[in-house]
Amino acid sequence: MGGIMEETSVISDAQAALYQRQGFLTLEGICPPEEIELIRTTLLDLFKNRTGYDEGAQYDFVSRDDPSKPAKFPSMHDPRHYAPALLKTRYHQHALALARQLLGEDAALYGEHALLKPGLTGPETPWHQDEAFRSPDFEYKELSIWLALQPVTEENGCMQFIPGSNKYEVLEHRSPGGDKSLHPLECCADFPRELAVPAPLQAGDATVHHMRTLHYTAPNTSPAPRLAYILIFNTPPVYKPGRREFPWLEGRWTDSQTRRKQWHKRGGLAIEVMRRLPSARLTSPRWMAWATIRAVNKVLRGKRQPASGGEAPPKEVA
Ligand SMILES: O=C(O)CCC(=O)C(=O)O
Repeated sequence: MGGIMEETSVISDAQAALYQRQGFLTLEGICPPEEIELIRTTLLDLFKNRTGYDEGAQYDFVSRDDPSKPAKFPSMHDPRHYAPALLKTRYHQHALALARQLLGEDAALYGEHALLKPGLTGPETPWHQDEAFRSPDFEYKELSIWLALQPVTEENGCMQFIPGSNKYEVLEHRSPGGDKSLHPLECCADFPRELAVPAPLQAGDATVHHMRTLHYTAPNTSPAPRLAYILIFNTPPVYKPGRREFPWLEGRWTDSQTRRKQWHKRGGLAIEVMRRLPSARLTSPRWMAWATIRAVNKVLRGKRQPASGGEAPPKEVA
């Protein structure tokens, strides 16, 4: 795949057409070399200090949270809230330009996710479609940009994709082992796993994938940890209730959601609103409509917790 083009057109028309066809793309050098170490050390420090744990921003991606033990698969959403310098990187600029090229001018950052897969013990991330984590009551345009912060191969858990699965409906998913307190979802429908395409990358390269593209990462059998920084972009989701059901979301409730809820009650809600306000698109009717429906759904959902099915932060959820 070709390198990153400057500013407005981040990828060529041929690359964009390939993305639309196969549902993913590999991008060389989307992160400038001088920023790789900065992003890497910023995220590793956040993990080391368990920053945001009490707010539900850090959690174990594959097990129940136990603060007395190291997480089996440390995971963090929205690290920019704790390290705002991340937002100032050229990587963020390039990623936004790419998202706008592929999704349209009203695309904006929906969330971030950092995943640290430990060396030798880091488990797989099961096959899934990101849309399976979202509320079934909306129509979406969403993509994720997965940045490698060291070289990645199948051995340490590079992304693997099923080409063309972006054209599938959302397939059936379930919680691993039926445990609805865990973060991952796994796709339990039939799909051609033998078509999986691994996407090895150098540090600073990324993959971009559509929210319906089936993807997976293998256990990390290498001795070193594998760190990825994922940016998720969307356009305002359109409310279309009653079209479909995602029963696998019913009754999902993670330890980090409990911590987040407790933090909100201790005054964290106001902090969260203040954090999100600068990026809220208050002048766009489409974004305002989405924010209002989301807020109403959240209140209704809060009344009947623990349950799920609504919008939640990326991979909090996930
Ligand atoms: O890095 C991983 O292990 C999984 C990432 C993922 O599922 C995603 O970016 O949507």
